[in-house]
Amino acid sequence: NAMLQWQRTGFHFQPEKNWMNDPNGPVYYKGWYHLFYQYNPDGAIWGNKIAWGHAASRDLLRWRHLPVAMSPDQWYDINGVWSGSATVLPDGRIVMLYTGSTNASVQVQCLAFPTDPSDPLLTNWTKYENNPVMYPPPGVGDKDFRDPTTAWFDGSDDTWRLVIGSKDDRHAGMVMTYKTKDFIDYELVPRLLHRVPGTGMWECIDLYPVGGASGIDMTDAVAVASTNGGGDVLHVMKESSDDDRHDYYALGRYDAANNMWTPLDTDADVGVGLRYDWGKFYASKTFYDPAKKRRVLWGWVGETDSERADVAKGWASLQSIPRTVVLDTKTGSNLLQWPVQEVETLRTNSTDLGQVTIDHGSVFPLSLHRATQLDGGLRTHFCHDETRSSRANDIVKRVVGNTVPVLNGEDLSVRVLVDHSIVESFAMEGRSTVTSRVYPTEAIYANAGVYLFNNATGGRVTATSLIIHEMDSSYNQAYMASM
Ligand code: DQQ
Repeated sequence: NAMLQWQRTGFHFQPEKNWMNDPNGPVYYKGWYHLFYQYNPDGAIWGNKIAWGHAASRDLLRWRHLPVAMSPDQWYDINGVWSGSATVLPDGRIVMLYTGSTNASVQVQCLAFPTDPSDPLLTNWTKYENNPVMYPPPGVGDKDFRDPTTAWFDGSDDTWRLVIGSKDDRHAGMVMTYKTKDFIDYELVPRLLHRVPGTGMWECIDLYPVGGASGIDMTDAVAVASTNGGGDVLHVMKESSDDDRHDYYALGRYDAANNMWTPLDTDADVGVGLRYDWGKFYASKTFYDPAKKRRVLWGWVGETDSERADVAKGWASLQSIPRTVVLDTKTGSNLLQWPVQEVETLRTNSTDLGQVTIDHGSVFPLSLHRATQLDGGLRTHFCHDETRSSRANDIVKRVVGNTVPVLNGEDLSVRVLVDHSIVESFAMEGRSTVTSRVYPTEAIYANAGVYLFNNATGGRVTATSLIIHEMDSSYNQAYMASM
């Protein structure tokens, strides 16, 4: 349906067509960033034939679409090649672990390798001949055992370790640790790494260190901790809650020797406290980028319109803008997520409106050339009111948001990315984020605008600084041709 094609993004990742969900196996290899993703080659809805779509980029923005990397073609993954993660070995080789849904819909873990390690695009993948390598352990449901993490090396017993999420028979979310020397034989570590009652199935676990301004590789953090106890490094644990479809994280301490992860604040434990994003954002995954020494987060941003509309337009879902993740050293109690710096290379016309004061009940239109793709910063109050985003009636429209710490001496600040049918906002340098899908029926291209308004019943609001950048598209034909 050509009428709906304006909804396709200019700089957020999406496949050329069809359904996408979770980001899978993000990894940097021989100068290229790779993104795999849950993909249905047959249509714009999720199905039981999920494959791994694949794209590669030199800058996390301009993507080259590649052939499907893995299809459900073996008894152990015939009902779906589900989510998984990449591990880079010390010699540079890549090991991919993913969940297969078997011919009996049992969730098992499987191994795959690049067919040609000299190919920087990692086009072809070979599944290990003796897959699967892990079955649900005793006491764990056949359908509650999925999404292996990236593995890290632990020198104390020379094993690689990884974790897998599940739930127990009392609806507690939980994380199991496995050890392996060769990625073929695995040993389940007897005690759980973590468990939180009442939180249900934990999908797509992520576990990674955060500390200073740059990212930290998990293997490096474990090695450092074994000599000095870890110092200021904290470990983030994230789960994607199958109960309410949000990504929850907590900051804590990882004790490798005792296979224990403990939250800093038990009231804000995994699944009950902080979320990465208060809008539409799920099944996310980070990876360590050795080229820029940072940790980068991807999240699946689904549609909030109807399945019928998705089928009509022939595609569904976006990935969030890749976000750099660091510890907020000012509060010490949350992460900071921020669009990767490469996003700034897409800024074209910039408008600096300086200081703007708006009276209560008034609207201030901003004159711009184009309002379909924007990146802007503003110091004022913050909210996503989706109820005003469309006149269509087949859409989930809510008011989504959250409190964000503003410390003494700080002003409230917000950065908002607008890209056709997605609005992604970062409050206070990324202490809190909100992502919404928007489907305006009239405010499209030339009819779209940006307004400041003050809905308060009394009082003026002053934006002390307001800058708007019109954004170029990353899907630039000339660039694609030169790749
Ligand atoms: N999506 C995958 C699963 C995962 C879920 C299947 C999360 O591996 O648990 O498409 O969205």
